[in-house]
Amino acid sequence: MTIDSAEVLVASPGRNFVTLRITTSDGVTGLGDATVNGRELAVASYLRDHVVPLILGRDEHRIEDTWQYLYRGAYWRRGPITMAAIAAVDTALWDIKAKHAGMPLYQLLGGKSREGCLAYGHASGRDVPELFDSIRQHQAEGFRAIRVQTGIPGLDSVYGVAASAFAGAGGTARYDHEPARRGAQPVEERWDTRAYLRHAPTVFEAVRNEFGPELPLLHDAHHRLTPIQAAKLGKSLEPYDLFWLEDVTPAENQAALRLVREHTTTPLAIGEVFNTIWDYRELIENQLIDYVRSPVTHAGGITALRRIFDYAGIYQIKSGMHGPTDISPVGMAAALHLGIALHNFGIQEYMTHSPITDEVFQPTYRFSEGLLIPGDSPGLGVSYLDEVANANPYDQAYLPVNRLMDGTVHDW
Ligand code: EZ4
Ligand code: CO
Repeated sequence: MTIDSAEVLVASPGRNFVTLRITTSDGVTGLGDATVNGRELAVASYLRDHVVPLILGRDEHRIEDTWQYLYRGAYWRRGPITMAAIAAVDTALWDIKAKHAGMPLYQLLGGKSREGCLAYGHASGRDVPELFDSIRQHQAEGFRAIRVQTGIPGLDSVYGVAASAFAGAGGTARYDHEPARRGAQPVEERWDTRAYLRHAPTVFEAVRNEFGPELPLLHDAHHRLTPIQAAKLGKSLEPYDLFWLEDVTPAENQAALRLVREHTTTPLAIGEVFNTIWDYRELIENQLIDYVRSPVTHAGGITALRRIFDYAGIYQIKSGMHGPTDISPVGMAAALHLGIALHNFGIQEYMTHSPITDEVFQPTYRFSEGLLIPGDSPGLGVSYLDEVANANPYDQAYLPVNRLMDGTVHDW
């Protein structure tokens, strides 16, 4: 049996997604997520023009060989576009293999290591009272771990705070933090690191006073700090016992995390923008982080991400897969099959998709009492309804660009 067709599906049901659908000569289909937020069409072209022609006619069972063929065979290695394309092929082939076996994918990855995957949701507010409402709402929905982001006095809009909370920002629902905005140009935001460093500890102090010491709390600094600023933030948040502090510095410079680590015991998570095991080498070997943030979609698929987690596990570092709305339900399903099977699972980020997104992908995973549980149908347990998808064509959208108060471009 061979790969008979591979279709690159680009649509915007709620937001833009790139999906690969592979069909075998005996009529089995598999899905893979290749969405790179704000650069979707580059992955679609990489797949259509350079990957699909190479995989037609290949044995669909040779997942490892296909991975190596696409990674080493391109000569030009790594990078988010390449690795998302490889991830989509890899995920679709695992979906197909599990369907052939008649088993949910997690069975092929070693079976369940736990009952479900602990998930965290995104609470946010422009100010503390709004944040408290959002935390309460998440608790009422069943979340047992919560990411906390707030507005900062003096700044108009801040990463991680629901767009609709800001007047005129175009959001439609109260808790819809969706950072990509439709339009031909990215919106620009302003950032003040000193104001943030002063404000953040006061927010966590208020949250601990209101919600007590038990609730696992997470926070994302979104790559905005220098190493010494990151160290200061980690130290100032220590009294509030965070589950993790995420992306404190842009980590192209892995050694920067050593400086942070030397100054704080706040657990560190990093890597949602990484795409290979090499991006983690120093961080893992030197035990500079506690959680690996890569999702299946952006790190070369299940085959490659499993290797990163096994490597991390040697050092007691756990998984904390990226799970925003730009990871499609296909990418989320893949994450859950892997997460439930892994020994060193830590936590799963979970921003619920819009109803129209779920209508296209028909996910069978479910959220129950704070846990995400993959579906039990053969394969990944996701579908793709062309009719619904095609009624929502691609619509250009970009992540924001960030500037300091004096206009200097800064990390977003
Ligand atoms: O900014 O998914 O932890 N989550 C995040 C996300 C990312 C977006 C980028 O596409 O940092 O909100
Ligand atoms: Co993040």
